[in-house]
Amino acid sequence: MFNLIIFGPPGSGKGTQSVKVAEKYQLKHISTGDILRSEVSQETELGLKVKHIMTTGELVPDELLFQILLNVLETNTDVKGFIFDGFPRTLAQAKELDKQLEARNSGITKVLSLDVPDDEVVDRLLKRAEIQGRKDDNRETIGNRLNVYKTQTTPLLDFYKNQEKLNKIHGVGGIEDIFNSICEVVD
Ligand code: B4P
Repeated sequence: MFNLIIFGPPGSGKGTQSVKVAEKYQLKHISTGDILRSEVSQETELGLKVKHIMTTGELVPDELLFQILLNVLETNTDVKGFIFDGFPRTLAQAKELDKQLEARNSGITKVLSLDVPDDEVVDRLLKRAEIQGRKDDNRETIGNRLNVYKTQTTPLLDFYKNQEKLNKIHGVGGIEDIFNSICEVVD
């Protein structure tokens, strides 16, 4: 299996690029943000638990993400590989992902980290707020999401660097240009 992780601060274009990568390389796109938002909008038990956490921009507890991961792996057994978008976000999630993939004789092939400065991501997310009205796209929550990313998620960069899987991608510019940089790494 060919498994990618796409990594980056909120608004770095993970979702945008993942859709394109999934299509080109025929990978299953897994966005934990999309999965969680769908649970919230359907008002499932899980959705009700995470609604407030997501609105404030904090991370959903690891145990709930582990359940989601197991469900994803058990229901997608005949795929060529995955592109994980917004997952893992903590060291515990990264270790669990390695463990579960290893148990299936698989592993992470490459990690793509989109580099975008703070002022650019804030601009993008405020723009998206006007179009889509996502509850967590407001100035206060965006600030907290960036903080959470820096404190809880960036340590993963070293984790994957040590595994020699980390590839940094310049994430500012046209969507196609950024996609081409990603393809160079993947190819
Ligand atoms: P996510 O849905 O993953 O949200 P995000 O990190 O804010 O990124 P998003 O995908 O929306 O933005 P993107 O970078 O694609 O998570 C939301 C919440 O769910 C979290 O805060 C957390 O509470 C919870 N959660 C999710 N996963 C979790 C996990 N593993 N553990 C714990 N909690 C979890 O940026 C897209 C925007 O940028 C778009 O508006 C797009 O049009 C624009 N854009 C993209 N490329 C561009 C470019 N080149 N130039 C200009 N604009 C561009």
